[in-house]
Parts: sequence; C-alpha cells; structure tokens
Amino acid sequence: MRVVVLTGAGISAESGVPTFRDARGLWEGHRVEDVASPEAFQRQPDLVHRFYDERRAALTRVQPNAAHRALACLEQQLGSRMLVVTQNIDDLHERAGSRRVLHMHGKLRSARCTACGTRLDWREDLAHRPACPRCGERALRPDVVWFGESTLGMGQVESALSRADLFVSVGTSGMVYPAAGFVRIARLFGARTLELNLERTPGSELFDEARHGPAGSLVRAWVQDLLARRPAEVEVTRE
Ligand code: BJW
Repeated sequence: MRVVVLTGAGISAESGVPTFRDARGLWEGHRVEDVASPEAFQRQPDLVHRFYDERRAALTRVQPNAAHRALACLEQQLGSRMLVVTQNIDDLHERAGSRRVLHMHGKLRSARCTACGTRLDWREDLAHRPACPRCGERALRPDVVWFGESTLGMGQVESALSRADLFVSVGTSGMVYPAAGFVRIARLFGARTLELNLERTPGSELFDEARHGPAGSLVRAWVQDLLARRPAEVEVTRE
C-alpha cells in the first residue's frame, strides 16, 4: 500500500503550536495575510521578522504529540511507500522520527539570502538583520513560502499522489492551494481519500470518508487500524 499524508497546522495544535485560522486570530490580532506575504514583508519587515523569530524560538518549548508519533510509526512499517507532505514549517514530524517529510511551505529553522540565494540552517533571530555568512549582505529572510510564491517539491508530490492507494489529510482547513487541491488529484488517480480534522472543512465532501476529532486520537486510531489489517492488504502495491 502506498500512502500520502498531507498535514496542516491542526496536527501541531495539541503540541501547543497555534493554527492560522483560529477564531482568536493568528498572532497579536493579525490575519495570516498580514504577516505571510511578500507585500507584508516589504511593508512591515520588522513585524514579519518578529512573527517568525517568536515562532522559531517557541520551537524549543514544544514537543511532537501522539499524531506525529503515530505517523512516524507507520513510516517504519511502510518505508518508502509512505510520504508525509506537510504545510507546517515546524520540525515536529522529524523530531517524532519521520524521515520521509516534504515541507512544501518551507522550514522555520532555515533562512534564505535574498541577495545571493543561499539557504542556511538557521536557529537565531533575524529581526536584527544578521549578515549572510556567504555574501555579507544583511538580506536574510525566513525560508518559508508566502502567498503568491511557489510551493516546494510539487513534482515529487504529484508523482506520489499519482501512485497513492490512500491519501489522508490531517489537521488542515483546506483553504490554501495547491495543498487544498491534492484530494482531487489523488482521487483522479484512483486513491481512496480520508480527512482527519477537528471539525468539518469546506472540502470535507471531496473525501471518501471524513472523521472529526483531535488529531492525536484520530491519527493514532487510524494507524492502529491500518497496521492491524492483514499484512497482505498493507503490502498491496499499485502497478
Ligand atoms: C485540528 C486541531 C486538532 C485545529 N486536531 N485538527 C487556486 C485558487 C485560488 C487561489 C489560489 C489558487 N492557487 C494558488 C492560489 C493563491 C494562494 C491561495 O491558496 N490563496 C487562498 C487564500 C485561496 N496560494 C498561494 O499563493 C501558494 N502559491 C502558489 O500556489 O503558487 C503559484 C500561484 C500563485 C498565485 C496564484 C496562482 C498560483 C502559496 C501558499 C503559501 C501559504 N503560506 C502559509 C504561510 C507559510 C509560512 C508560515 O507558516 O508562516 O502557509 S499561509 C498558512 O496557511 C500556512 C499554512 O501552511 C497554510 C494552511 O493552513 P492550515 O495548515 O490549513 O491551517 P488552518 O489554521 O487554516 O487550519 C487548521 C485546521 O486544523 C482547522 O480546520 C482546524 O479545525 C483544525 N484543527 N486543532 C485536528 N487538535
């Protein structure tokens, strides 16, 4: 069996990471569009840097939860037949033990120089405009994908979706493309589709099945169920 799991902010909510479209607003009352677009960065770079610096620092205070661990456990069984495509920029999947993780919206612990294009592992703040170690320009930005920018790894994602037997969406509102369109692609290529989310989403009806509740218990139950099936069923691989 080949499985593609798309994850969003909801999977990290039980670890204490805020989601984007929560009723309380994302951060200090800002909407996501006010802090996650190139226009926002151009208009208010200090504000945008502070938003990402705070989230980067907060990573040291959060831990993976049962949902991240269950996906890592499934990967141990399925190996290269499983891919986690995450919209999240935290590193909780990796810290839970997953190795096959594609960060389509970039990573918090990475910085990119807008002068020379270098990508760097980055743990420090950026608001004080540190110099790029490669070219010396003070032009580092968070290595994340904002609205209007190209998402990462789409060739690999489309290839995995086209071969998947099962597509599972976990903890995402399905409001942001291209991730919101993956369920249609997976269905087109014949995969069964399952949504695991706290509540119904605008796209719930596109899935063959939707289960609602906290990701920690939903994902753990789904993985246990899958692994309890006859091994032959989990072994089935599409031509
Ligand atoms: C729980 C839970 C618990 C809570 N357990 N669940 C086609 C049509 C229309 C527009 C477009 C289109 N194609 C592209 C666009 C434009 C745009 C877009 O989608 N706009 C929409 C507003 C419509 N997309 C783009 O610009 C993308 N680029 C692109 O496509 O390039 C080519 C192109 C450009 C322009 C035009 C056409 C083509 C890039 C999108 C980049 C998104 N970036 C962000 C910020 C990343 C950095 C950062 O983290 O700061 O990504 S925005 C933000 O939204 C972030 C997230 O990854 C993303 C998705 O949010 P997510 O994860 O779904 O979170 P929430 O909060 O929305 O939902 C959480 C869910 O969890 C909820 O449902 C809760 O119920 C649930 N939940 N607790 C289980 N315990």
